[in-house]
Amino acid sequence: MKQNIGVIGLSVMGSNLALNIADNGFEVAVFNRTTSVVDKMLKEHPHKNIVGRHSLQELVNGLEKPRKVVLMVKAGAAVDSLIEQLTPLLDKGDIIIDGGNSFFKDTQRRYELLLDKGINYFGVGVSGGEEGARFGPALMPGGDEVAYKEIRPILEAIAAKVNGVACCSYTSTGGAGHYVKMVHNGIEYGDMQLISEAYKVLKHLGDFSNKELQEIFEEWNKGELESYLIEITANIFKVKEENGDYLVDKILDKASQKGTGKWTNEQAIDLGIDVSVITSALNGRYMSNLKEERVKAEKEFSHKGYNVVTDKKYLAEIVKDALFISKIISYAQGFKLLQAAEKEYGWDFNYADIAKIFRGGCIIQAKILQNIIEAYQNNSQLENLIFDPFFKNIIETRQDNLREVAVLAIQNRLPLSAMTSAISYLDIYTTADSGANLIQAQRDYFGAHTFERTDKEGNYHYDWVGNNEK
Ligand code: NBP
Repeated sequence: MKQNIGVIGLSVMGSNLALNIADNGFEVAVFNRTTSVVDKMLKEHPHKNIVGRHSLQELVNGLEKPRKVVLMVKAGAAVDSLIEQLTPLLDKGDIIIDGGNSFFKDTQRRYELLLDKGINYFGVGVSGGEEGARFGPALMPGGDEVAYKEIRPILEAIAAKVNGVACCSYTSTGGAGHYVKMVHNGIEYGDMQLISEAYKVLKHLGDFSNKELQEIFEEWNKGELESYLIEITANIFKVKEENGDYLVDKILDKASQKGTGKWTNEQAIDLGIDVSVITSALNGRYMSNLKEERVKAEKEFSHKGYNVVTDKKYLAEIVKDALFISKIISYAQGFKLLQAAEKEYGWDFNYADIAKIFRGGCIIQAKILQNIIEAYQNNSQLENLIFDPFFKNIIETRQDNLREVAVLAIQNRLPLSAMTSAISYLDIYTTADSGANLIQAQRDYFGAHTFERTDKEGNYHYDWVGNNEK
């Protein structure tokens, strides 16, 4: 009997994904470079739908046509090496799927390389970690749209479901799937930073205890902020050590990163898109790692301590709005980056479908995604999410609360970089007069770069130096 699909790479993600595929009734062949890992996996997780293979040739020989092979290996050289080994074993029309966290430009390159050989290459963003891989990840496939029908049934079967709908939609060609995954991770950085800023304001300016914080986040998770990250945040505030101390207070305030947030920011710079909330989140992680310098600087710059507000209930209310509006702006920035990428790389995105993918199985799953889906269903050409009537109304009616939180934080020297970036973005985006007329004048003054005028068409130069010397 032939297998429906092969999975190569049986570390955390590959082994769990293979088990998920097998649970859904598909026959799976598995292989790992270190072949003892194959035997170990099958010993620990015997499954009637999984067969182990000890060579790539053996794996390929057992697959039904068109053959489908998933790579779940370390991103980078391992993927290229496997492609090189697999290509001579495959026929035209066969499919290689990279489910790792590959950089989208690598995926684009591999897609084009294999296109010439008649092999279909898919870069599939997989989100949800170990648990997601095992029981339902969010999947972001990119590759040839016609060939997608060959892998669609398997991907949709294994993906997370929300109201019966699979968190998996075809994105576009080449590296599109990995691009969407990269932006997903950038948005995830933004969400996490914003939540930690809300926590800092409540803790220091509201003097909320961990128990109160747990109750607040639990309450927030019942409304418009409902999301996986708010839910786990509430749970974090429950955990105590044996001596009764809260674990969260014992954790060092240094956060690391694996690089996808950095890629998102690099892309935003390359394409000229302001993703300031995500940038602040990345910088927040970099700055968090300067622990020793921060401790020294706090002493040197005589931090006077925080002024606790008296109306705690009111503070919690405005922080909730500050968090929600900042989150809207962060998602608006992420989707603007996707729009720019669509244009730059010749993709064809369906933004409502992309928001649907994020609804389940991944870290950024949140109630707000339903509003984003509706926004793009109502207007697929939306220039910016904040123009959607639902989001516009929230921003119009509640932005003063974000401003109040920002002012309080600044007055108290409490860092609030992502939230203040959100309000600055809103202010820049919603002003017709940017002040860049002066920059144009300066550029023309020192470099004769010319300027455009408000009262007539064309490019102009003024002899600033000559006329000033007169
Ligand atoms: P790792 O990223 O730790 O990679 C380990 C696997 O890669 C092993 O199977 C290893 O085989 C194989 N491998 C390496 Br390393 N070099 C190889 C080569 N030259 N040829 C063939 N195989 C090679 O595994 P993971 O944590 O399961 O993640 C797999 C992919 O999924 C990665 O791209 C990761 O970024 C992505 N991802 C991970 C998560 C997560 O939560 N962990 C979430 C989403 C996506 P060996 O056993 O012989 O060394």
